[in-house]
Amino acid sequence: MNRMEEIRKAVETGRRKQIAGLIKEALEEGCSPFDILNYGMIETMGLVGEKFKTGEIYVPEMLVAARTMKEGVEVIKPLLMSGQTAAAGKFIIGTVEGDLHDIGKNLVAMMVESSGFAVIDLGVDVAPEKFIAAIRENPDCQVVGLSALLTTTMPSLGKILTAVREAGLHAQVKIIIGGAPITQEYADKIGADGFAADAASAATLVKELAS
Ligand code: B12
Repeated sequence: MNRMEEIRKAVETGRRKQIAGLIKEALEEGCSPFDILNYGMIETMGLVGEKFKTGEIYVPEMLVAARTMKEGVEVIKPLLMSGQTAAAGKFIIGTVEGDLHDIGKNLVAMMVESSGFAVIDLGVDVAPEKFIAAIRENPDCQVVGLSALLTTTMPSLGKILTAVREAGLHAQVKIIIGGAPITQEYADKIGADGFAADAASAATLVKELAS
């Protein structure tokens, strides 16, 4: 098995203690950190999701896979971040109420930060009022990102947009949305200002909307 396949296997089976070493070896052997992230880890999490859906694995297995990926991301994080420090603007991000998924949100936060933005991460399970308070406290924030991974938490996206409009804050900030079940069509339907399918596109979108 080559190193990349070993990384995939380690994520899939939640071999947390092995992941850092495997990634370091893959890097030494010349693998790109972006391939390790996209093919080695993100794609594998999709596979893990499929196995959960078909009942082949359960929540604990999904959790150890997620923890393994998180540790893997820590290893390549310095290589993915460009180290740009110029203040391009401010970005607030959070996972919506009822939703605890944060790997994708964290990657978006990392890529946006890497493109020069100050990032305020509100964490997971964030109520609409908390987003409103954060926008009020940060009048220099141009873009807010909402992450939702569950079909049951998708309606929270629309609720937050409504709350932002009703608070008279939509003229001040653009709201973008993302997460595995989200589409451009859904973003249009609820009147979000943007959608991106992955962290790199999210960073480009934030830059566009902030300028
Ligand atoms: C890992 C995982 C978990 C972990 C989460 C750990 C963590 N700290 O995040 C744990 C075990 C806790 C978990 C729990 C649950 N999960 Co879960 N989980 C997953 C899994 C396997 C991977 C998610 C992931 O991290 N992917 C990798 C990242 C990098 O991808 P991503 O999140 O999509 O993010 C990318 C883009 O979407 C985008 N993006 C993300 N956010 C944002 C935000 C903005 C603004 C933008 C622009 C872009 C953007 O950029 C990111 C980077 O490229 C998915 C399967 C899947 N295919 O998504 C299921 C999945 C999401 N889970 C699912 C379910 C059902 C659950 C549970 C309800 C299970 C249960 N019975 O308890 C609970 C719900 C808990 C809760 N209240 O949130 C279902 C959802 C089904 C549905 N229709 O809603 C899925 C799809 C699995 C499946 N196929 O059935 N889960």
